[in-house]
Amino acid sequence: SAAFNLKPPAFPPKDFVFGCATSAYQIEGSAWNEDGKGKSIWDTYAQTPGNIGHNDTGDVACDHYHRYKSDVQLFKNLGVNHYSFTISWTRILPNGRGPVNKKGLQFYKNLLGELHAAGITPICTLYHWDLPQALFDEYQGWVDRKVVDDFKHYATVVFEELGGMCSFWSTMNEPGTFCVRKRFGEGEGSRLKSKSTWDPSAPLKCLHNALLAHASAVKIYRDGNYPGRIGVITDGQVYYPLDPTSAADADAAQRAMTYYFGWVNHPIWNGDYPPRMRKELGSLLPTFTAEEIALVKGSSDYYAFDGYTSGFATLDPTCNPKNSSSVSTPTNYNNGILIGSPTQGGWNFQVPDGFRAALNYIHEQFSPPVMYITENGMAVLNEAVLPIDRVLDDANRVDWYRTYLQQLRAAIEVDKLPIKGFVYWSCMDNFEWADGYSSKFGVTHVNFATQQRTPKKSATFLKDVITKGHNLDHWYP
Ligand code: PNW
Repeated sequence: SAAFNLKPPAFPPKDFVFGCATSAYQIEGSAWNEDGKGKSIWDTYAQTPGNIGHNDTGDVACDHYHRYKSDVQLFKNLGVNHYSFTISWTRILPNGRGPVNKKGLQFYKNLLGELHAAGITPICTLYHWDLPQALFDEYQGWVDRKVVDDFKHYATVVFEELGGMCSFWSTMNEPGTFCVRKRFGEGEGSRLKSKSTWDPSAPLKCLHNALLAHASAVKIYRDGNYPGRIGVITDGQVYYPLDPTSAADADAAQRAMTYYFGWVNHPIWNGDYPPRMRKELGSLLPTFTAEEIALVKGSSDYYAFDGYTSGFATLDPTCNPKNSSSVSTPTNYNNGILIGSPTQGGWNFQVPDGFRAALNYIHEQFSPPVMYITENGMAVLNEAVLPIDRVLDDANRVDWYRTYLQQLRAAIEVDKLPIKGFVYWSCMDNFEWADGYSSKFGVTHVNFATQQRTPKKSATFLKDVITKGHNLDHWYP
């Protein structure tokens, strides 16, 4: 009867890319010496006592290097049709360049073979912050233009060896973040050695070289006629004026978004850096030649967005863009009102409507033909002290994903954005950079003492959405 006229599940649309993500250093373990692997800057950084809480390291992490077969079965049980992972440069080229380490390559061939057998499509990223230590020792990494040639060589080797097994590539994860943002900067070349002698142009040089390295790798891939698509994964946050009635705050919000999204993406989609950055930063901002502008422009087949949270922006009269280490207008998440529901992962407020706004901002600014969300997620702290049933009953993470997917659905159905996929962070708990193992983003719990994996309630929710479809209104496990 009419009373039981149930609506069909409305989400996701047909052929939607639905996946989960990890990164090499955060899950693989076998840190720096197994099967010929060389050391990355993250091995060095985390192995140096005092840098990470509890002196946590990625030496073992999820031991994924040894457990990839059962992990692929785990991912299959999560219901995902895609899996996004990253390749460790120092497994392939232990010293950053020079002879190829066959065993390191074989690991990724085995992993890709296992994914194909499980019917999971791989999304493969060349670089997620684990720069070869040898290149850092030689020239401080991304701040030096030499990195472009080394990255080209690395990309050439990987495409030749793995290009036939993966057809969805990204050159790097969040170049803006590994070049500048404080939380992650510890692991990045421009900061590691010389915290006391901070050079404000370092992040700008780093990103400049990262853009050239990315675009050069894309050219190699396209010239090689590999049958796939390639681009770059970038993050961003929408900023709202702290005082909604203030024109200065409105401008500060626009400025902050230009410095976050536009700095990286304007060169890729529109050519060159945003005019506002050029004007404000002057000679501090590196310049592209005409050929380099042409190389970088159009160097992504899709826009891949890592979207987590949003913030407030206000005009800070003391902020001099030329010596701001964040090259961004200061933001204030909490000036009497919160931008969204707080989560235990301090910076990561739950702002689902800001997520939709970010997707619209991206489309307005850059008009990409296809968009993907390549990371989104929520952390819980100190799970170790909670009883396991409490950890697995992660109702707030279910709410996070349900509300973000509602907004994603509105962005597709109402705003008509060309969004073709959503990849969540993360498939399983892992090494959360500066936070070590105190912060957990996984929908699968990992007991780091036993390596036992147990899906949380959020894994079941996402699996229901992916495999059965869902209206996202309410979800009862
Ligand atoms: C991601 N923000 O980056 C990284 O790619 C992952 O490696 C990491 O584990 C994950 O964050 C969780 O921290 C970010 O908008 C992207 O503030 C965006 C933001 C922060 C981190």
